[in-house]
Amino acid sequence: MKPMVIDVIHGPNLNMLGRREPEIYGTTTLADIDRELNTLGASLGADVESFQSNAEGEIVDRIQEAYGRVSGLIINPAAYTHTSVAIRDALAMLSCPIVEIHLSNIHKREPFRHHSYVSGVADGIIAGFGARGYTMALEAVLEMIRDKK
Ligand code: CA2
Repeated sequence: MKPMVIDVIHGPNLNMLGRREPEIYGTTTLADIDRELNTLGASLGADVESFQSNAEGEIVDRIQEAYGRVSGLIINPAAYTHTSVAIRDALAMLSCPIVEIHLSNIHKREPFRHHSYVSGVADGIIAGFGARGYTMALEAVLEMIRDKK
């Protein structure tokens, strides 16, 4: 049997996590997050694949490649959350569960961060729990997959 694949997509500047602005985004690095997701995924029977890009088109390509291949998708679109109709349109083509995640509570921040183009096509949203939100997102997406069956 093929293992269940969960894709995790990290948007622009998240490669800088743990290295700049720790007061907002914490001290955990992206490599730490990906490692923890891998370990948790393995213990729950899922292969977690992570991808980070600073380029909108590359994120759209990655979402298109997820079509029919992955069982669930977790995405922190970072700044593209608030600007990208292209990422929203790509996500809308998927039929698997999608969880949108933000390290910070975007609703407690500047007004321009309050609107997300992605939320309308996500099955769930996690925000404001820092790096811990990623493990919450993985558990949530796996539950959604299990409940759909
Ligand atoms: O809270 C989140 O996870 C965000 O998606 C992060 C984005 C921001 O534009 C969203 O409004 C909310 C920014 C990611 C930038 O990441 C950095 C990490 C370390 C240092 C500087 C930026």
